Amino acid sequence: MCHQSKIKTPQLGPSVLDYPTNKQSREKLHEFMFGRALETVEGKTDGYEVNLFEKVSADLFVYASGKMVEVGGANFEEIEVEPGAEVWMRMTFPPEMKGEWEIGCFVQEPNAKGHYDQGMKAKLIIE
Ligand SMILES: [Cu+2]
Repeated sequence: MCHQSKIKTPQLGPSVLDYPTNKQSREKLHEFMFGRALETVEGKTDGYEVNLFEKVSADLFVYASGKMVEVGGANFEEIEVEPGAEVWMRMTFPPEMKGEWEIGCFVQEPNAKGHYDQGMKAKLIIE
């Protein structure tokens, strides 16, 4: 998975992001968290102290078995996406959300670095 290739800079006002997506991966589940200020639990990076979608709600478009499922007005902390699956998001960022955020995957696997520490993260700048 390469988050960088999927990033678009969202604007204030209605935005549609074509991620989280896990279309490229054939075997691994990934999760997407959006926030600021890394949180560490027992020495492992485990998410963000500030969650972007705590105050901003999004409409999620989930493609399951080839059919679309819409979840309107969702506040969430993470989205887990199985290999081959796709989720689109539509939201409106208010001016106070302007600035630099991050997208990260915090999946842990036995006997390996967590996905975040393997580099599954990307800057998300709201302009
Ligand atoms: Cu991952």
